[in-house]
Order: sequence, then C-alpha cells, then structure tokens
Amino acid sequence: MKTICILGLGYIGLPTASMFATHGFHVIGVDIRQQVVDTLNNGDVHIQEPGLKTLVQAALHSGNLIVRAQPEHADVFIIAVPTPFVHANGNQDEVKHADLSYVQAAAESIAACLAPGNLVVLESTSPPGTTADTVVPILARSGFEIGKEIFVAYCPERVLPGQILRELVSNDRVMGGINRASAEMARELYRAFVEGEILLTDATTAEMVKLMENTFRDVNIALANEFARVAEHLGINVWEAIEIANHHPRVKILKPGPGVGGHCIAVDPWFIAEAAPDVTPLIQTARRVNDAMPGHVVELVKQAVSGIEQPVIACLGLTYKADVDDTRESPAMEVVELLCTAGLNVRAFDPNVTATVIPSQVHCLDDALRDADALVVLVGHREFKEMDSAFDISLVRGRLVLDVCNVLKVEEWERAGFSVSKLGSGGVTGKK
Ligand code: SAJ
Repeated sequence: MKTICILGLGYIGLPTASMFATHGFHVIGVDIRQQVVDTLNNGDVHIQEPGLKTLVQAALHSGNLIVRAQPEHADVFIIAVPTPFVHANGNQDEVKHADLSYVQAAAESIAACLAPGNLVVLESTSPPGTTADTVVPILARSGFEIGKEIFVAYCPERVLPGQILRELVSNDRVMGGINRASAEMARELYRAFVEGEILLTDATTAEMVKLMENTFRDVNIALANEFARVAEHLGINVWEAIEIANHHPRVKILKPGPGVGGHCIAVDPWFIAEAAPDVTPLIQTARRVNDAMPGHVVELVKQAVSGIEQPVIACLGLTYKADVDDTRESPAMEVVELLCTAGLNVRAFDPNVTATVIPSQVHCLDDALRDADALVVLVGHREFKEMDSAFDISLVRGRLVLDVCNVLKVEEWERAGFSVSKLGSGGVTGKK
C-alpha cells in the first residue's frame, strides 16, 4: 500500500493526504474544483486550520503529494467528499435527507482505476448502509469481486476543526470493513500515523458510530439550550447553574449558544433520522430545538433595543463556532440575516472572515462599533473575549451588550458603563 489516491481535498481530505505524504506514502490528491487544484499547486492552502499550511507545503515540497483533477491508479483510494443534506424547503416537520451525489460520483470516478488488491476507504460521514448499499455496487461495476479482489472499509474521521492535525494523530479510530480482511487492511494503512487505538467493526456499525457521536453532542447542546430558555423564565443564570451541575461526577452539560452550526453536528443527526424516522423523536426534536435558537436570539436582541428609535446593532462573529473561519451552517449568520430581514440596521464583523459573505458585513471592528446602540456577541472568538470594553468607547452610541456565548468579562464592561445581558440569564436589559 504505497500509493494512495485521496478524493476530495477539503477539511478532512487535505490534512489526511498531507499526513500520509509526510509518512512515506506517495499521495495523489484529487479535487474536482480546478481552483483548489491550482491553489495547492501554487503552494497555497484554501483552508484555514492551525499548522495545515506548513504540513501541506512540506508534503508538496517532498514530492510525495501531487494534486490532480482526476483520480489515477493507486493501491488505496480514500473518498473524503462532502455529504450535505438536501434542504427541506422550510418545512419544519420534514426529515432532511443526505445528498450522496458526491460520494457516488467519487466512487464512479475510481471504478475505472481499480486493480486487484486495492483498498477503497470511505471517510465521508454517511447514512448507515452507504458503504454496503451505495459504494460497493458502484465498485462492483469494475468486474472485480468485492471483498476478495477489492477491499472496502468505512473509516470516519473524528477530528475537531481547530485541532485537526493533533487529533488526526491522537484520536482513536474506528475501521468498519465490509469483511474482516478489509477492516484489517484499513487498520494497517492508518497505523502509519494514528497513535490512538484502532477499533475494528463492520461498515454499517462504523457509519452509525460516527453519527451517534455527533448526535450525542447535538442532543446535549439542545438540552443546554432548553435549560437556557427555562432559566430566562425563572430569572436565573443558566451558565452558573450548568457550571454547578457539572460538578456532579456523572454530569457534563454542554453550553447553550445561538444554535448549532458547521457541516457535522447540524447535519449528521438527520442521517440517523432518515434511516429510522418513526423511532427517532428525540433526535429530531433536538435538531429543531437547536435550529430554533437563532430566532430566539433575534427576539432577545429586539427586546434589548425595543426602546430605541432606528437602533444600530453591531453583531460580533459570523463563523459557526469560536476561532475558526468556517461560516457553513452558521447560526451567527442566520441571526444576522434574520435581524436584517426584520428591518434592523446591522453591522456584522468577524476577524476570521476576510471575504464578504453577507451584505451587512464590515471588515474592521471600528466600523461595526461606530454609532452602535447595542453590541451582540454571537461567537466567542479570542479577539472578543479579550476586548474587555477597552476599545475606543466614544465610537459607540449606546451602552447595551448582549453576550450570547458568555465570553465577556461582565464586571469590566459594567465598570465602563455598559449594561450586559446574556442568553439564558434572567431578563434582557433594555434601554433604561
Ligand atoms: N456548540 C454549542 N455548545 C457547545 C459546543 C458546541 O452550542 O457546548 C456549537 C458550536 O458553537 C458549533 C456547533 O455546536 O456551532 C458544533 O461545534 P463543535 O465544536 O461541537 O463540533 P464540530 O462540528 O466543529 O466538530 C464535530 C466534532 N464532534 C464531536 O465532538 C462529537 C468532531 O470531533 C467531529 O470530527 C466533527 O464534528 C465532524 O467532522 O463530524
């Protein structure tokens, strides 16, 4: 297994390709987006992730990583393409479905390159059964016997954006083979750089394991968000309550927030619901609880500025979570869009998002703060945590702050004359 062809050079495929290339393999990285191929061939990286650029450049300079638009013959093929869901046209009751077209196209594109002894690995998060029922039949068109001549496994990634390079090496992995020989081949391959434990199972169980992990997190966050809304009714501080509850040795409640975003946790629970819609009320409800959070944050903002004529609102943060540059499925973006749709005058700023992703976006903090009546912290970026009201205070017109992520040092802001409200914390303070 010396040559690996990796299809999809995104958040998972590119780090994985570079990791194999810097561990002695010859890697052909493939992406159907010509712009990605050109960017990488020019020595640039299209993804912001700590340490990634250095690793990719090392892989390219070593000559072990080459980037192409088409797959080529190899010993191993790894499919790491997106599996988005089909958006359900705003129908809240509908179960959303996975779009497997990228996985299918990738499998079709390698069918012609296969040779006996090859291992094909699917890494993309997929509904249970995808490897056996979708990928295997496509590969079988090659005429080779699947399981005897061509080995197939499902090996999901579990890395956390922001810590991808460290977690690629240190995390435990699950390798689900369509038979034992496939799982063992996959283990031998990933052993090249994985230092965590490698657990073997069948492909469908491995697909379900991946989805269960992210669904566990989604349901836990939904519970935290529901607690936040109850705390608002009761007039208590949910952040303090969660912190104290988490002192219990068997309790670990996650944090409330403006909703759940990104391309994993906001999507993956639907893949389980899709497989068994009638027996997944909890999973579906958790998704809807989290999806309702941007709307709830908008209500809190409206409440805070209700006494102000034509208020100007500075929204801080656009990404789906703190300290990343990714705005996919971002609840912060949804809050900004909803505020704009409600006719409010919004200026959104994110230090990590340099491209213009939304019309109300400005590209420096001062432009967001100038004449603002209220500041809404939507993402707990390092820059906002450290802001401490130490900016040029004369820029802002009002003194209202809504901290949705509980990241501000409230006492310092209050000392500077601001009135700080939080999600999940009693009543929202409006204009006095
Ligand atoms: N969030 C909260 N409260 C929390 C934690 C997160 O509201 O207490 C929100 C975040 O702000 C964000 C969303 O949830 O909008 C998801 O963020 P995340 O950090 O929980 O997860 P991701 O999507 O960046 O990465 C997840 C990870 N899965 C788990 O931790 C179980 C990662 O390990 C997976 O590899 C990744 O999904 C993936 O690719 O599936």
